Amino acid sequence: AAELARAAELTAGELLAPPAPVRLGDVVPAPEQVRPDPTADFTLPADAAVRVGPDPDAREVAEELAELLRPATGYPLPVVVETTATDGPLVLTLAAAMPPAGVPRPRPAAEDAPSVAGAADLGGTADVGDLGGTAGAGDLGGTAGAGDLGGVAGAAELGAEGYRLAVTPTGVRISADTATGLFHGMQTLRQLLPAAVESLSPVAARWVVPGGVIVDRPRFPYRGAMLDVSRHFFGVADVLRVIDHLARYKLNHLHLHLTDDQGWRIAVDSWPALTTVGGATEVGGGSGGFYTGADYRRIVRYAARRHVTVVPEIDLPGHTNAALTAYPELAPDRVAPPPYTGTEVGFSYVDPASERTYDFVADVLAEVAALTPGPWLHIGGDEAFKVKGAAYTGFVERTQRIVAGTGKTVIGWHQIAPAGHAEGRVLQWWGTDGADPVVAEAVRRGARLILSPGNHAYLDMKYAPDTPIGHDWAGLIDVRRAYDWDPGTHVTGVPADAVLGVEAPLWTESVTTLAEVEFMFLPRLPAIAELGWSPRSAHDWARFRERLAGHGPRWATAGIAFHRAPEIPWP
Ligand code: TNX
Repeated sequence: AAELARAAELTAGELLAPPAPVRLGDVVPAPEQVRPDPTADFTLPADAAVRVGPDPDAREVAEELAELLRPATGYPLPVVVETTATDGPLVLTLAAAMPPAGVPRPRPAAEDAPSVAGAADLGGTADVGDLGGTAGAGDLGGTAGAGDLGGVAGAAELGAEGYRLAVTPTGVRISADTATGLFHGMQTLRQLLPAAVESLSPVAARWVVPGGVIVDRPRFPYRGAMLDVSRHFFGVADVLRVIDHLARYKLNHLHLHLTDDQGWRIAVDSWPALTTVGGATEVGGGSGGFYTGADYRRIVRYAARRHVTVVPEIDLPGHTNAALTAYPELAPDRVAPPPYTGTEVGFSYVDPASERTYDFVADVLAEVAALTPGPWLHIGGDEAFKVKGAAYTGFVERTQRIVAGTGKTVIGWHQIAPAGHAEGRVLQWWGTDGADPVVAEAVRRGARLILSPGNHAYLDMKYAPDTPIGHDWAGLIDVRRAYDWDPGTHVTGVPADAVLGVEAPLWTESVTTLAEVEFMFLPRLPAIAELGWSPRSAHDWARFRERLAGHGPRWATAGIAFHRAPEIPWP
């Protein structure tokens, strides 16, 4: 408890050791390719502008970059929109056009073993300046020297989220095929500036960026975190701040666990008592809360501007006590249960044999789908211990069809594996033993996986026996345990190309405040983010802990709580 209190109170001064120069490889998650050029460091001048082309999404990234840099630098940093690319201290460039149809795109370098090997050799080491022997380093970027800001080597290969960041003595240029790529490049630039850039008031510092070139893109398309807002409710402001934490580490999905036994948190116009009755409780007896449609839209908009997709979860057919208190007609005995504020699971369910239940499911999912621009709807499916066999699979199959009817793609916890395949469906695997033949079989039938192994990625697990909050049913998860596993090989019989990505869930039975959310997230969330983003060849615990250490002063400066994990050499 003392550590938690301290984590919430840490000030910048307590952690800010004399700033060590940031090295080009000191980025989390580790970039695919890093080519430092120690002769090409850049210092941001006070009269710098952010230059960007006319694309509205790219302009938004430029505005974000300016907003990010203004508080600490105190510089005006106007955003200048230009139709032709120029040079300057800060330039964001969107690749003009995709290759015309029929022109084969170059094979992505991530599939080339030598490139990947090169990335591993280059990740965050002190001797990254020596590129002579690394065959891979030249494969993607070899035609553009570090000093060549205009080089487009690799530009056609950056894909939906990749970027190229080049630092020369005259400026920083970020280029990408998409605004999302520019946004990720901006987060890399943020980490390359001194930690004081996180200050909300002006700091007298030299804003030096290490010279060289980074070419980067993700290993997996889905990288996320989950916040359980049902067991304890978290208001809009807390959720927006969590989105900021995701964006820092290039996580692109926020899964909101919106419903459970202890509270229903999303307003549904056609079933209003879900929130007026079902939203008024939480674990421990607090008064709960819920999001109105307007609240939820605000979260979705804020996330979109940070290139984060919101994934709403309506947990069915179990974990539904809050819904049953509001609508007893859904209960198997048609009797309203008392509100539930404990932490047991598996006792509640909507009646899978009643047509009224499917009216409810269809109405709720249609409204949630209409609020959700992203492609996913998560239907839960976990721990419905009292709905067995064909009753369970029949319910899931019918609910999968309802989701398809909304135009969304279904995600469910891996308990839905035995149900029939639905086009595109995704299983979120939270097992603790990678030998899972039922899930492997569902993958053979076409399912893809999001990996959230309980004993590596569950951020509600304690770090150590003395962690003041959290569970330990899946074991203790220190930073190394969060980091040391491979999503590409974790589940036996599931090939890497069936893995959509990774997600770190935070269940909140014992988590009650934003500071506690941050304490459980940090520093483990960046570990999961690196597994989702970085090439496997860059996986290296010794280097990761060193790169991560530099983030302590950043969080402290930004007023973000975190656990001072003893495994990390904090400055
Ligand atoms: C299992 S993981 C649950 C949740 C609990 C969690 C606590 C999953 C899909 N279900 O209902 O909150 O354990 O760690």
